[in-house]
Amino acid sequence: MQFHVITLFPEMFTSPFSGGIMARALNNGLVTIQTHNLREHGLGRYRQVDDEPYGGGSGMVMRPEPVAAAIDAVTARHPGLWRVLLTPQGDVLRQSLAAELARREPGLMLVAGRYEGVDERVRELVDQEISIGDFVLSGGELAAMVVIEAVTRLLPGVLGNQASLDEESFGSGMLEYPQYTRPEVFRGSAVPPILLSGDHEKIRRWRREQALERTRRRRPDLLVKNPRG
Ligand code: 9D3
Repeated sequence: MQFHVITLFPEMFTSPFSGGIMARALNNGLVTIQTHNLREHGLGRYRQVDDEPYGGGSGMVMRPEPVAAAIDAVTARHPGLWRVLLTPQGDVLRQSLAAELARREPGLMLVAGRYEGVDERVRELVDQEISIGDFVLSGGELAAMVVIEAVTRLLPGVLGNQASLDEESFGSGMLEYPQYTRPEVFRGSAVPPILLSGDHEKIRRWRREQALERTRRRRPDLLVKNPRG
């Protein structure tokens, strides 16, 4: 799968993908990430990409022409990409949306905005707007990286099979059960004896109960959406 990112800060997109699962997916050719510098499509001597809001107000707004020119340039060289604008007003990213995006071949074009927002007419140039949650970022870059990582994990060959099935189960809406490894006692806190019992049926039921109770306490919204308990 190809990821093409339109951004004013292409240098941000290196280190987050230089280790772990992302680095392996890149090295194995399962994904490619190309950045496209929006500044190259800026207007005039100063390569301007922003301007003051019509009607007044604070902050600057991204002008539509540079964004449109960048989108057109990427589309000309890479037809068929699903075009996504990262904005606080978009569809909120969830595992189910990541799974849909992972099926968009040949890949995604991710447009990261800066300033107080983009000119409203930019929305007409994309297929979908996505937000990563209800908090304020300084631009779309980190959101684009979150999308890239969440989607890459779901591509065939990136994770082992079991891990992929586990992600499916998160998609269906419960928090994880508590996990333990050695030592048996850590600073006075012991591993629940049932996990040392060897009774796998009992362990399975205990884990399910723990996951359900934890979800009820911490994320009841997940159970309302998907009442499996
Ligand atoms: C001054 C009004 N701001 C709303 C609180 C507008 C605003 C515009 C642009 C706030 C943040 C941004 C930059 N954020 C993004 O581009 C962004 C984002 C985010 O801030 N949160 C979650 N997901 C995303 S996706 C893109």
